[in-house]
Amino acid sequence: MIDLRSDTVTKPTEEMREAMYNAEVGDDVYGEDVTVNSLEEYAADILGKEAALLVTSGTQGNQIAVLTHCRPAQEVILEAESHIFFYESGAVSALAGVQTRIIAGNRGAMNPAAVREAIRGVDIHYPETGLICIENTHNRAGGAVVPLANMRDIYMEASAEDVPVHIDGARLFNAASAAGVDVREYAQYANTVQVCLSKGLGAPIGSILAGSKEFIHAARKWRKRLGGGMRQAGVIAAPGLIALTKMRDRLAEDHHHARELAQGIQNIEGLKIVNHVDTNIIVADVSSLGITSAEFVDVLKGEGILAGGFGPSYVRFVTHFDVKAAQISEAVGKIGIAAAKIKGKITG
Ligand code: TLP
Repeated sequence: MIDLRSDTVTKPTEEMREAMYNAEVGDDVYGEDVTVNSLEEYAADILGKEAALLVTSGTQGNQIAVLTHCRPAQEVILEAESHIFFYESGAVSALAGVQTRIIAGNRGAMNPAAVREAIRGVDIHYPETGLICIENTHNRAGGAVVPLANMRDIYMEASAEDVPVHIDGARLFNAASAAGVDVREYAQYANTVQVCLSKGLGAPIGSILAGSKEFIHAARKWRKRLGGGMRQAGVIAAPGLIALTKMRDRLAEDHHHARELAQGIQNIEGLKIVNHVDTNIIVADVSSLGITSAEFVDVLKGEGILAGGFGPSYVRFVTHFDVKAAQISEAVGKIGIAAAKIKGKITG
């Protein structure tokens, strides 16, 4: 099977497994796990923030950010197809008691003027704007890189109104790699940032939430409230450190593979690439085949390719560390066979 469902499916490398085995550990709830402490210090440094916190997942990092920034009944401004709005099971409402205000973006980027307009003024009828979230890269926009200038302009609007900004940077290192921008450059335009260790970087578990010392102190308490205070978490932090020190530089390879895969898919009759492939995500429209995305995903599985449905007629393919160059051409061939089989079936 060639698994292109997500970059979350990568397995830890031998080096990561060894590091897990040998990790020096302690009780992290007491702040005594030296491996966790090193990971948090290193992550804060590369993100240009004062402090960082190891959390269980990207979702937990985003949720802790919202919980720490906001009070119940406030409003959070989000891009209309952002992960926090689209894929986190309504958690911001369930946990933080906030309401969402969504703005449709252009390739994942919200218009700064629209964000400014959405920030609430003082009025007895209005909720207060508690937070603005930016997602980079933007998953549902097909791994689009949100431009640095767009982030700067939103941050300036937000700062003028004293509203904090959070980056859902599950794939911020992909953005940094594709745009040739240091990740700190992005992080400077937000009060807090969440980055995933377990996507393109290949660690088995974990995300980092970074911000000011004061913010991370409060976030640590929210993590505990959510049951995310882990004990000998050094076994998770050790591969996380390898992810941050050794796996960032190779993301360009995934992007190269994604462009190759997209080119191959583009030549298959009945399939159409609908995103500009900035990073490691490819979105293909399968509607010309006269079937749904779920049906196509099933046929692909029969050919040894795993992909994900992305709405009724779109299918998502994600390249990652565990898909090597030879498998890209193999995947193109198999996707072609799947499409040809369907076309054969339809024309009789
Ligand atoms: N995205 C997953 C699925 O949840 C859709 C994927 O396969 O792409 N922010 C962004 C932008 C994400 O893409 C994801 C995961 C998360 C947050 C949540 O991370 P986890 O899965 O660690 O909770």
